[in-house]
Formats: sequence, structure tokens, C-alpha cells
Amino acid sequence: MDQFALIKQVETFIIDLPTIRPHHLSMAVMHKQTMVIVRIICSDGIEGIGESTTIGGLSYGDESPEGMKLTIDQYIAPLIVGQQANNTNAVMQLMGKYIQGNHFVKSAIETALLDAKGIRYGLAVSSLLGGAVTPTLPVLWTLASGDTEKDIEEAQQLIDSKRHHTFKLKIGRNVPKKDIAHVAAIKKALGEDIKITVDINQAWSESTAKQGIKKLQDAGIDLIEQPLVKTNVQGLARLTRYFEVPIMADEAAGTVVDAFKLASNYAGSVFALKIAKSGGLTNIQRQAAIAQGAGISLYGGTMLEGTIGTLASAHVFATLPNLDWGTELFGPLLLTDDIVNTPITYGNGVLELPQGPGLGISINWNKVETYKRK
Ligand code: MUC
Ligand code: MG
Repeated sequence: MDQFALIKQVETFIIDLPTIRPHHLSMAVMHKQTMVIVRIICSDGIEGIGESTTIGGLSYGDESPEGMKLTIDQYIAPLIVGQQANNTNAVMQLMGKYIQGNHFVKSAIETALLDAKGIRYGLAVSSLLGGAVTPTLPVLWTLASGDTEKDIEEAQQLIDSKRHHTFKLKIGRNVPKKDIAHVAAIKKALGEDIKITVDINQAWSESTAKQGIKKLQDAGIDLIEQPLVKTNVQGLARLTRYFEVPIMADEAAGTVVDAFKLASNYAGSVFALKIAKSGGLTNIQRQAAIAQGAGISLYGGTMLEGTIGTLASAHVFATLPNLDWGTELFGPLLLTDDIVNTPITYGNGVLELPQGPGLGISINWNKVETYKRK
């Protein structure tokens, strides 16, 4: 064990994995997921893995998979090689000074360093972050096949198999009337006991939202996610005050600074946190502290990452005391295959946090070869 191990090498590759069915969001229809995987090799031979993943190319965030790979290869690797591998704070500070923005890639670098450090000391990433307060995390499933009947059938199967009992619906692609009818039909078919949340992904104007959310609230929907464009903080604050149904900020709650801005305006009574948006795992804990101080609830969000990014998220989410709305860490279940040897255990509406050191996974390099973009 070398306390003073240095970062020796940073490798990146792009993985394309097909989805089990098309996934319809307001800004994109996904048929595959593209992940940028970062492998950091340290001078003591220990390696760590991280993931930078977005949704729908450049339609969700402002970093594309191809751009993320280039940013790491061209700018981040030369900057961090030779730095102390255990000192994630110093590496994050160095990147903060010389690399503006680029939160998705910074998150992957911090993940890989924490994975390596955990392996070095025989500790789970959650332990490095202060310790998990729960061994499992609630996980909902997103119904987004693009067809109401298919969504109902999918939900029934998942309820019957006891994998999930809470669902999120993605709307905003169609006119509000059609979208609201779709939500109401699913809620009616699944019944009172099944919790349903609705993500509009910024697709509505404030006036449309005021009418639309009223109908969703009347239909019995439990939570409304990001109805307005992310820059409309005051609009989000007005909706939060106006409605009984909780309003959650997702795209608007990107960084630590965003969390402070939203909290000080009481824009959103729930924050969806994502390691990619916030630029890493420690930033999630900083956002969570702001939310805790402001009495805002938390939800563990996903950028639909594969197993690596999903577990990085799970390790930090498991350390949070105010994760009142559970998580949506189902990303690997949307994919037809995986590049890790042991998949995450899902069942009874939860995922199990692996107990092993680091992220608690090992990579299947044959699978990497199969799915790696050539
Ligand atoms: C989002 O905006 O929340 C999370 C789940 C899902 O289906 O899409 C993502 C993105
Ligand atoms: Mg969302």
C-alpha cells in the first residue's frame, strides 16, 4: 500500500450499449446509451474506474460523449498525471482552476480516484465519504416506451415481479392535453397504491405548467419534476408556492451554486441530485447540506449511467440523511448488457450497495472490447 501513490496514466474509451426498448424523453428518443469510461492507473499498480455519461448526445447537457473523451485525453490527463492519487480534494481543486465547467468529466475523474483509493485501503467509496447510513436504496422505474398501453403492461410486469412499485413518467414531447391523458390513464390503471412521478424535462411555459400541473395534481400524481426551462428560477419558485404537489428541480439543480440559488429562492421543495451535473460525489454532499439547511428534500437522480456511474451515485446517495424521495438508479436495467462482472442486485423496489472495496465492481475487459467504439 503506497500512501503517496501518484496518478500514472489516464485512459478513456467510449462504450455504446443498446437499450432494451426505445426510451422517449422530451428532448430525445434513446435506442442506445453511450458511456465514456475513465480508467486511472496509479504508480502502485492500483486502478480506479469512473464514468461520464449524458443523455441523447448534446440534447440534455452541454457535454457530448465524444467531447468528454477529448477533454479528458487532451486537457485533464496531462494536468493530473503526477498528482497524489489519494488527494482527491487537491485534484478536484486543480481541475477547478484550469478546466472551466465540464462537470460530467470531473465527476468521472473523482469517481475513478475514489474507486482506486477504496481499493488501496480496503474501504467502500461510501466509507470514504463518511459511511453509508443504509445498505439499500429505493429505486423507481421510468416508463417511457412512447405508448400508453405498453407502459401499463411494463409497469404491471414490474409490479408482479416485485422489482419496482414506484414509476416515473416522461412527458413534454406531445401537446399537454395528450401527455396529461397519457399520465392519467397510467395512474388509473395502476391504482392508488402505486406512486407516480412526472418529469416534464423543461418542456412547458409557466402558464402551460400552471394549467397542466393542476390536472396532474388532480389525477393523483405524487411529484412534478422540472416543468420549466432550468433558467426560470422565479417561475419554479412561484409553482412551488402555488401547488400542494411537490415540485422537484432537476436540470435547474445542477451545481452547488445552483442548489444555493434555488434554496435561497425556495424554488423547488425537492432537488434531484446527479453526480454528473454537480461535477462529482463530494459536490453531492455539499448540495445535500444546502438542501438540509433549507428544509428541501432530496432525490437520487440518474443520467442513465451504466453500472459504474450508477454505483458511484449509489455510494454517495447512501451517505445522505435526507433522501426522502428515494432514487431512480435503474440505468443498468435499461441496457441489454453490461461491462462489469457482477451486476447490481435489484429487487423489492431497492438496490443493494456492494460491500467490496472501492465501487465494489470488476470490469469485464472482453465485454469492453465488444462494445468499445472503434
Ligand atoms: C431526467 O431528466 O431525469 C432520468 C430517468 C430517466 O428516464 O431519464 C433521466 C433524465
Ligand atoms: Mg429529470
